[in-house]
Amino acid sequence: MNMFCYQCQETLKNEGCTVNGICGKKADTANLQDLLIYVLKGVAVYAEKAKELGVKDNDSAIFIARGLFSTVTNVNFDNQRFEKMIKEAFDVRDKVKAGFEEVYENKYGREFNGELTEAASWYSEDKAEFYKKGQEVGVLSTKDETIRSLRELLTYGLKGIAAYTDHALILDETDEEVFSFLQEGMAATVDDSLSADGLISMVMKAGEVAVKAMAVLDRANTGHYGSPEPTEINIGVNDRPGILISGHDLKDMEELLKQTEGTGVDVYTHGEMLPANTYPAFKKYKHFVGNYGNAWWKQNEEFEKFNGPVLMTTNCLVPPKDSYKDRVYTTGLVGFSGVKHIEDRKDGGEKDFTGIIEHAKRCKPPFEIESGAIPGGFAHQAVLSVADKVVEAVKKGTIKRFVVMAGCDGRHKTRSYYTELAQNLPEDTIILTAGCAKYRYNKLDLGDIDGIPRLLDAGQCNDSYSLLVIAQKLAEAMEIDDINELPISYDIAWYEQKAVAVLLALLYLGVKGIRLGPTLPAFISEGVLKVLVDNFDIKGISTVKEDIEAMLAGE
Ligand code: SF4
Ligand code: SF3
Repeated sequence: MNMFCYQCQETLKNEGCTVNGICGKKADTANLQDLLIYVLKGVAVYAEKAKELGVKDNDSAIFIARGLFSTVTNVNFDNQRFEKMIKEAFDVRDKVKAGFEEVYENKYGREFNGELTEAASWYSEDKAEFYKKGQEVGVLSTKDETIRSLRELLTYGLKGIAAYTDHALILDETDEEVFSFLQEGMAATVDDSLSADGLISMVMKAGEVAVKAMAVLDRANTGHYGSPEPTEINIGVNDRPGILISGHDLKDMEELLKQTEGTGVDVYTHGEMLPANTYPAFKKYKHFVGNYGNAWWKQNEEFEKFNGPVLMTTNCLVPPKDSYKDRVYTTGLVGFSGVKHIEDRKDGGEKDFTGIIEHAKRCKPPFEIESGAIPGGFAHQAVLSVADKVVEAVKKGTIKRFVVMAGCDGRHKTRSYYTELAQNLPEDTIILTAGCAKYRYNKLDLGDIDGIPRLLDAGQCNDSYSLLVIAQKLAEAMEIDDINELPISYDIAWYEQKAVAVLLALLYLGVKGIRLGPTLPAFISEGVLKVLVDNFDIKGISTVKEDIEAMLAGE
């Protein structure tokens, strides 16, 4: 075995990828990612020591966030970028260490000589050593199965929090509590004195911080671009060349729209960028045509047909086929060897999208794969503006139940469950969604209940916070104290680590009886699953029929 990764839902045999990733991640890249995570833990250990002496270090938290986000499934496959980031991590660790040692010496009048975990000191200049060390310090280096499971659950929750934090940071919104927890949580994963109970507490705290991180991002997005508005999103095409933008980064969306205006090049969204079509700040652009295609895993086929260049701002990138690889551009933390990368902003300026715009001008217009429109824009503000109507419909019994079907989409055939579930839910139920999971049912005509659409799409997975706000406000409006008394069932589809953060957020809020599919995470050991079942009644999915019956019965 030369790698081990089981962080996503498509891991091999629901056990672990050991030779190559199903996602296309090669073993050497996995090794570098493991080493980067390891050194980041070392950074966190020193950041925690410094905190004990009253010294806060937000820069290292930001670096940890970016490093973690880079290792989220389908973000970065580029070894050179990881090698560079590992070297930077050594520098960041040195800086935090020096800061801590100086304060220590001033306070105690002697050098710090305490023993710290190896992650705080391991160093090499030899790149070949990076790959070797990565194999030693990965997931399986924790021998106890329960501890390993909890450490990884915490790490993946932190990766999700890191992604939200980085998105918010790009829009200048930050939160010190979240920064601090990125350090605390990472340090906890290499703390051998921490028992299973201690780690469970940290996992629950990750849920609390995930709620916070999502709230910060919501503030950042709506503060900059306005609250999403209910919108019929065009899924057809125009006859001019276009740029397809995917991923989750709204600042990239903003700058691309600005820079393409008046150039004769249209802009389309793909995958998780779909909700950009519902923001007032973006809707105003006439050359912003609509959405093209479906969820991330269809990109091989759809990018080929698009004909124009594609900009990947975050996950999910699928290793590009040669037929269109020269049309793919990455930016931000996304990377793939041999694919053009658009550099970060400098000194408060904008990214320079000239190259991709010029490229688009040389391309044919997109091939039309579908036409019509799909609804979007039901984030918390839009839903709460009709809260009275919703509460009245619930009281009258015209709405019997809400089913939260948020999360991710993926390749597994078993995900047809979600399409069938949406088709078979009774007409007095409403689906609340966010994330690319929606592509399994957002092109069905599900109708409405007294003018309230039966599919309310709150936006990206990054907007899952909206669903929490909607649930909390409904509880208030209906004067219900316990969120579990609401007529809401949770049938969550997961794939990558942001979904893990959302799951932990729901657990922290006390939501019980969540269904998680299409498979339960491989990184949840039997012992940890028992804790989750005993305390939160978490379950896997069953058949569509059984699950609908159970959900309607409030189970
Ligand atoms: Fe395998 Fe998923 Fe890890 Fe990729 S991210 S290597 S598919 S477990
Ligand atoms: Fe999708 Fe990757 Fe998770 Fe943002 S784009 S939800 S999988």
